[in-house]
Amino acid sequence: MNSLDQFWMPFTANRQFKAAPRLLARAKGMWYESHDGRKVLDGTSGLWCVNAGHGREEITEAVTRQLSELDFAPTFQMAHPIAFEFAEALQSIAPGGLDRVFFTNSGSESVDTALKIALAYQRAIGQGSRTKFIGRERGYHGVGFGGISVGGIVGNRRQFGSQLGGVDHMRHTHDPVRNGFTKGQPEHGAELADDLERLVNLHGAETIAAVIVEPMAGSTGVLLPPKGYLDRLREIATRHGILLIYDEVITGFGRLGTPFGVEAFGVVPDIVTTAKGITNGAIPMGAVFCSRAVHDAMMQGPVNAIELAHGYTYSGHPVACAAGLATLDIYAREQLLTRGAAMHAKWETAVHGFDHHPMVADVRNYGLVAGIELKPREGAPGARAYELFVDCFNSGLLVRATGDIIALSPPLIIEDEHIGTMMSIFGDALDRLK
Ligand code: PXG
Repeated sequence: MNSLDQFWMPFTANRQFKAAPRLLARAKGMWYESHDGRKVLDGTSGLWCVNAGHGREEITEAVTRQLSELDFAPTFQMAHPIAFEFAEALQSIAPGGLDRVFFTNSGSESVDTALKIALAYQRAIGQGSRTKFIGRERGYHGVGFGGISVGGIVGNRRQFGSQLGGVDHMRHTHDPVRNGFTKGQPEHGAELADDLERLVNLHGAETIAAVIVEPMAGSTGVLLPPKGYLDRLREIATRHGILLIYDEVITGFGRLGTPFGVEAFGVVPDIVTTAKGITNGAIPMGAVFCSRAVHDAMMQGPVNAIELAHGYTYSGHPVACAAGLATLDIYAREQLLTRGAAMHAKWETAVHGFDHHPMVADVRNYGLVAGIELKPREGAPGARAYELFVDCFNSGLLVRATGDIIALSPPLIIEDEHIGTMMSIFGDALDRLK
């Protein structure tokens, strides 16, 4: 590698990065190794995806085998056995029994797919006037035009506009004044779900197809749902014939100590979007889980008609399915999808060790995820978290910074010793903050 110029990096300050690059060259288990041979503890599961840890031989073998057996075959009016096999295997952990699976290649595609399924479903049941979507402030639903429109991140839309017409947003639930330093779900804020009722009154239920939320907002800073909030959202959506979509791209596959957010918070939506952990990040893939009601409503009409005019060349890609099957095996064998619950107490105690640090404004946690919110530096929002992220990397720990919040989401194979190392590097870097 002689030049960094050609690769236009995603969501990166390209010029700043290329002036002082941070390169990860190898990975095994809980550890990355940097380009210059330093060990870096993975505090972020890559980008919330390597839930079973790095370099899993079983996945390597399954992918290698699949590549030589069947590298690619179409799934449009054709198919191959392993796509069915993987969908069937997913049934055993399907969130809330939503066991009809549409394959995609990423979280963004899963979101677009879910929104399109919602529109098609409403048409199929004679509710074609339902074309609007409701999202939420501080929601992240990927980067497709649908996803940025229902998403609630101003910065992700500013350059492009919100191109999807007929979208409105509920308020976010982040309330550090009432819910500061909460362990688990916050006490206050269930009433914010009534925003959906207000939007129904404003627009008319007959215009709204679906509401989409992350059960826990990950990338905007680990925002947990207040107690009772999701139940209320479910009740309002059902009462008004609005589909409830959970975006579980981050919360899916064990992050919260349960297989999905559906089980963590006990509220079942109609559609669940996933990606990331479905293949342990090794091969790009996503999946949209739909209820039988949604799926079956679409399986009407002439049998020779294509029921959903949607799909990707790589929907159900054989190599991704092989990676996914091997990943599910690991999750089951090592009980990783519930390991976050087993490790929860130690994790919680460790991260709340920073509650009284002078630079810390809030700490929150659930399963194997934590958000540590810093006090912003006067006139320079986000600067402290970025500096902390760089300092941690230089000291051997990968964390993720968003605004002034640090998100920690380690691989679910984490042991006590890693928690210790993580907190010690993080604490030292915190102490160096100015
Ligand atoms: N929905 C949610 C809830 C996500 O978190 C996506 C959709 C989009 O997935 P793809 O595979 O298209 O990127 C995501 C992605 C971060 C971070 O720093 C989070 C994501 C991606 C990159 C960075 O928190 N989540």
